[in-house]
Amino acid sequence: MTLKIPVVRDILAANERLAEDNRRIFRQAGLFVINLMSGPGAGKTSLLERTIDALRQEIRMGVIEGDIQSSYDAERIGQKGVQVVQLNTGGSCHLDGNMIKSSLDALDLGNLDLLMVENVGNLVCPAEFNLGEDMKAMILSVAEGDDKPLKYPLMFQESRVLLINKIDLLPYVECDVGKMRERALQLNADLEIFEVSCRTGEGLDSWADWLRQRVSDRKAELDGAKT
Ligand SMILES: Nc1nc2c(ncn2[C@@H]2O[C@H](COP(=O)(O)OP(=O)(O)OP(=O)(O)O)[C@@H](O)[C@H]2O)c(=O)[nH]1
Ligand SMILES: [Mg+2]
Repeated sequence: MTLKIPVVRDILAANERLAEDNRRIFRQAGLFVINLMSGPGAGKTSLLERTIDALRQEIRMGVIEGDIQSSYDAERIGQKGVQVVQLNTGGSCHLDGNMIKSSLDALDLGNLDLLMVENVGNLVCPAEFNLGEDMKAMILSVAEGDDKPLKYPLMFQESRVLLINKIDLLPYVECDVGKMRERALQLNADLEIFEVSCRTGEGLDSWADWLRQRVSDRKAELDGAKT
């Protein structure tokens, strides 16, 4: 046990340095970067598909797909005609700064406004590793239950946004969205919460508006720095 603690600390410190390198690269390219996390199947790729459809006329979006194995999600995103890279972690339950760094040469960052990173489906580990992102966003679907903030607190604490997805399923599952919101806000009072359905499209306009504003703030920040 006494041996294990410093090792973990060293790994996180090394990751932090790599995340900082990535952050510098993203800033230079004028990119806004989101690290999208959730348990398996909550709807990350579906949200990306919907977000690309909503914003493609005004925002140049790129995607890094993180999975333990397969290029299935990258193929789904590729069909939308945006820049996409698939990272396979080969067993690891999360992306880290080094993996992101290794994928950047495959993207034309100068031709992007927004980079979305879909992390490996896992409700715990991805929240421990910064990638150099501007913010973390998480999805929790109503099918997973309103108790999840109580049991998996870290991701809620680390995220800036919580998307409560699959609200079209509310008539069929036992989930109190009020309780889910309350429990999440108890962990992180600053969470921005959107209730959405990637199936019906409900609630996604508000999410797209919010995202549009973040990208435009980043552009204004950059223009301000130049003058
Ligand atoms: N009913 C319903 N189904 C949804 C919704 N969003 C996604 N799904 C379905 O949920 C399943 C998983 O969606 P994905 O978008 O692949 O989820 P993911 O989080 O990317 O999954 P992993 O990458 O495997 O972790 C698919 O069958 C989707 O069609 C929704 O709002 N409502
Ligand atoms: Mg996916």
